[in-house]
Amino acid sequence: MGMFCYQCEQTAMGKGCTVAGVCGKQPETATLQDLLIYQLKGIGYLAHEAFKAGIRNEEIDRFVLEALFTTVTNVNFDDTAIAAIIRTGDKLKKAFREELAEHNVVLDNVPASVNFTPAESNEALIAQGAEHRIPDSQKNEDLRSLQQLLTLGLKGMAAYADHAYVLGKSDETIFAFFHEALAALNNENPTVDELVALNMKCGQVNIRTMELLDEANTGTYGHPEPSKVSTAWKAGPAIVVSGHDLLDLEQLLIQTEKTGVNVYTHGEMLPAHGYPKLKKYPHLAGHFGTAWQNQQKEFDNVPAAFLFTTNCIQKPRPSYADHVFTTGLVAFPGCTHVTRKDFSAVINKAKALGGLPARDGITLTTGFARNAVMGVAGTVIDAVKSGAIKHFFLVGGCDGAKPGRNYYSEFVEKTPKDTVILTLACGKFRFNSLDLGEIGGIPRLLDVGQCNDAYSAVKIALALADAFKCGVNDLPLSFVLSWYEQKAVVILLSLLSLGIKNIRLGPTLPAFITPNILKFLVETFNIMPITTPDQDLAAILKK
Ligand code: SF4
Ligand code: SF3
Repeated sequence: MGMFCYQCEQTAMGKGCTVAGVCGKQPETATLQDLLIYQLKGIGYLAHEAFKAGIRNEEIDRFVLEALFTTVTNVNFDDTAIAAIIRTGDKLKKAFREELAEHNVVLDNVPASVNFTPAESNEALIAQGAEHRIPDSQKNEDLRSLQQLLTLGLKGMAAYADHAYVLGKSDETIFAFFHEALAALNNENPTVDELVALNMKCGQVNIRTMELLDEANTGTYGHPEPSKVSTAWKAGPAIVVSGHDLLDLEQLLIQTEKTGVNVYTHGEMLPAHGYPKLKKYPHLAGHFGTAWQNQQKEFDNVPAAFLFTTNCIQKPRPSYADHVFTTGLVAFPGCTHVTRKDFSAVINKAKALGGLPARDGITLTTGFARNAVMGVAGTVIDAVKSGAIKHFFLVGGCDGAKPGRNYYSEFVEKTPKDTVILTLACGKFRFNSLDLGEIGGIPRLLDVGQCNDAYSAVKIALALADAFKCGVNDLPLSFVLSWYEQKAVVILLSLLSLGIKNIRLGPTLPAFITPNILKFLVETFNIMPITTPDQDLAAILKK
């Protein structure tokens, strides 16, 4: 039946997945996701008109966040779940239209997406989705490129906004922008300038979103502290929790207290060990495995229950499929879905599996978020002034399966001893077991946190610029980023919206960026693809 998706870095042939997703996404699922995005443009249009009339509908706001987050790579592979979201969206939209009519909001010449009604059967729904595939959505390739950049930026921002929302933090201006941008995506004849402006605004609004998420995380769990984390196994029943959702982790820790079940973090959950109100739980036993793309190998035949709170889930192998649980927006056909209110099924499964045997491990460090780094700002500034620290690198972003990603571990290994590396997100698993030593008591490798903590890294960069009375681009600081999914896309937009130049991006450039749009990005921001670690290090350090 075919599909078209090019939203992530592993897209087929670097062009687009057209038969099935390299991630495992089936054509039906991809097509339903296309339909959901189409529906969201209609809902966004209504919500944007409502905002202009001073009307806000929290159910609609929340739906937009969750629906966008659902379509992020490696979140939801379940057709039935996505079809159900589309039907919920339709009910909400109809009620919302009635609400707007009661408030005399005039809706003239609405775009077709506003009048979309889902078909009865899921098969017919998929047929509807096939009419809204990306290549057909806009004939002009450069406009399509910018429209997709915006759509993917919204998906990434929705993930961050949702994490903040579940911890009680939201901001009306953020919702207003989601609706404004979705409404604008209905325009079949936009200008390049309009779309560039919307993408830059998306980056700016995402900074506010990430600030809110930072407030939510640090307000709820305290400021992360430098922490050592063991990868050893303790003998006994175990739950391995993956994804980014700290509230899910906390609820799991509460519900497993005094049950004899140990909880291990996986992937992007590693930085949870830095938060005072999470690390206080004695049964938060350590960290399991490395980044998401290794899960099928690392989970194989392991007698633990696995809980996925957000991306990145992969198709489980038969050896552990019946002990994989999903929660929140994550769904995979055949895996049991649970809610954070009741993790008893996960806990019972961990017990029934008999438990992990004891096993040695290594020690990782995390918790160097903005508060911890700024706490030693004086030492860092003195070290820069004395020449003990010559350069900072932010080597961060997503991991993935491509062999070219060895670049990042080699790059970090080759950085001179008088340089400091800040890192964040799951790409760090390529090098966070390396002992890079210290400079005057400051570790050379500082784990700022998850991709969700990019705000922390931005604050550190701005604080350095402030201390040295210069702009971020004038600092001895270089950004060497790896991308995979749409959260990385919106972080890139945020960095660009801050005027940050000379970013190196890899392992490959996005398929949705056309040569003309790339030319614009290069001319405006001097963004560049990674080459080789030696060549890039030489180019950076000769400056
Ligand atoms: Fe392909 Fe990535 Fe889309 Fe999956 S998310 S279908 S791998 S482009
Ligand atoms: Fe990783 Fe999926 Fe992007 Fe949070 S867990 S950074 S890829």
